[in-house]
Amino acid sequence: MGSHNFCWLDWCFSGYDESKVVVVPVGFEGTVTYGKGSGNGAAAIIEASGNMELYDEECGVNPSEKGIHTVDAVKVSSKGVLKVIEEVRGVVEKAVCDGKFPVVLGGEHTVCLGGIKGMKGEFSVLCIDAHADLRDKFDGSKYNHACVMRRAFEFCGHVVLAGVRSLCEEEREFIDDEKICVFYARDMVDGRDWISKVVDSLRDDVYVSFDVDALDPSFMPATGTPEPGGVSYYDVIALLLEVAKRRRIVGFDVVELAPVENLRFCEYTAAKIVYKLLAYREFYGGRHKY
Ligand SMILES: [Mn+2]
Repeated sequence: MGSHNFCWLDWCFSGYDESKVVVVPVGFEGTVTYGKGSGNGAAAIIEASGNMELYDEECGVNPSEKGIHTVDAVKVSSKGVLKVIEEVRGVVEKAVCDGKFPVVLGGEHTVCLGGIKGMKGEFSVLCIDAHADLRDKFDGSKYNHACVMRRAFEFCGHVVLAGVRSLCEEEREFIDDEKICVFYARDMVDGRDWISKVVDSLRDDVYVSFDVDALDPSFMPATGTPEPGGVSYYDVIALLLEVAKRRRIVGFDVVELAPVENLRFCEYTAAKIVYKLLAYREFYGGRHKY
């Protein structure tokens, strides 16, 4: 991890006390089963974030002026996945108690469970992902990245999936048995009628987990399991905008970015999506702004 914070802000816009947003970098990849490299994702997103315009041209706001604090990267060397989740949970829970908006940067998808477990009260998890991640166990572990939404469902009782185009029979049965709302990528690639339906299905408070492999590999080749047939950048931000307008977004994570040398647009895209969410939350969030 370099010495930069998210957006490379001066100290006056990035101190913990003054900041409305807390970014939690987690360079963890322990259970990855295919392409590797997500352990470098958080650092790459932070490096890329310093190159964005901080004025959002669409909303006419500059979210960085509300303060964005980046905590020291959660140390992950030689720690098991449960310890990492627990550590992330602690940081996120404190941020929420202090009235701040937490953004977790992975790392593999399992780190999102730290963010989710740091939430309070009743909420939905909206998982934007190519994969259902609803297996009970994978590779002998209940905390494999292929099981994260199963664990999230056990924790909060309401998970909505969007962008899915890969799952197994066990997951299909679980979706049917538990009546989980799943929006398949094949129904999302023509037009955006699906967006209002996704938002309709959510509770008032929403934690958004964004696995970058939801994007089509042509937009996002830098990920461990690039599934063909994904959504576009504009699909993702249009969905985030509608969620920000009609619900209260209580937490956010971006996971599974596995940087590829000289493909800087991938980490830049991930950084931009984080910042778009902050702009939408600020501009459309009404009384839920911060
Ligand atoms: Mn995935």
